[in-house]
Amino acid sequence: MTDAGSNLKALLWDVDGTLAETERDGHLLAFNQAFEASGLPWRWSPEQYGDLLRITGGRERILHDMAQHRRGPALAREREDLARQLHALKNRLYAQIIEGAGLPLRDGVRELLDECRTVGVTLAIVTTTSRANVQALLQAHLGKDWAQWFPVMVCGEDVRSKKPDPEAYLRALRALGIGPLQALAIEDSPGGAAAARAAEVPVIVARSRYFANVAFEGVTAIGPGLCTRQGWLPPPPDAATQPGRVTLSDLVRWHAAMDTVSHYP
Ligand code: XBP
Ligand code: MG
Repeated sequence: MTDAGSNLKALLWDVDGTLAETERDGHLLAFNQAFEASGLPWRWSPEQYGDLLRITGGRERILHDMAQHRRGPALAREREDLARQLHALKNRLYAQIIEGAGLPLRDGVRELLDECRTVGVTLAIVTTTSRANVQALLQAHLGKDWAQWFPVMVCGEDVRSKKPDPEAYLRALRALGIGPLQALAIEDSPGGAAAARAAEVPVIVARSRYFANVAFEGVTAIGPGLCTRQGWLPPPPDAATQPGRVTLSDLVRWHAAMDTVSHYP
């Protein structure tokens, strides 16, 4: 059980940027490898990729880039086929990157996952990433039984409309059989936070590399990462003397207060 009286039943985890910093050293690398392996001269710089992250979904991102730069086949149908092929190849290459060099979970994530399991707060995945990418990342860190950690998992393939549309969150709530106020989302991007809010799920933001300085609206708490209790708004009461990682008690307190930080920074 969680703290007495807590209404928090499930923690809904975003993947890219939240569980791990997967974008620059994972997906971006794999996108560029896929372009090269396909004989295409396209390459995305880390800065360009930051802009492209406004488009959720890797296939959609490729299509957007083709439209923006007027490159790729002339016919829409052929552009779509090419984007689908490139995206599938990118995901295979991403899995190889994860299996090879690996990408660490962000500091504080594993401890919070363990804490939730110990006290019986359900864990769920709510992401726009493809399922294979979630599998590659979590199997590398949690082992072959990784899926048992997350009884509910909503991935890119499971929705018609990706974040910032609320569909992924609404599906997760339905599968969990709980209301939005019994859940808490952890996100890193404005689109992800907007998706949770549109489903009326309270959301906390652990800022990631690509969204370090962007504005967020309507979030319950926001801070630099789960690795520290310092720098969060609203601050945990004893953060100055107990600066360690964000704990489940911190989440329960934020969740109970629903102290929406309406505009940040
Ligand atoms: C992040 C995304 C994804 C990834 C790439 O999702 O928008 O598109 O960048 O993965 P989230 P795919 O933060 O919700 O986890 O290529 O599989 O889309
Ligand atoms: Mg994210």
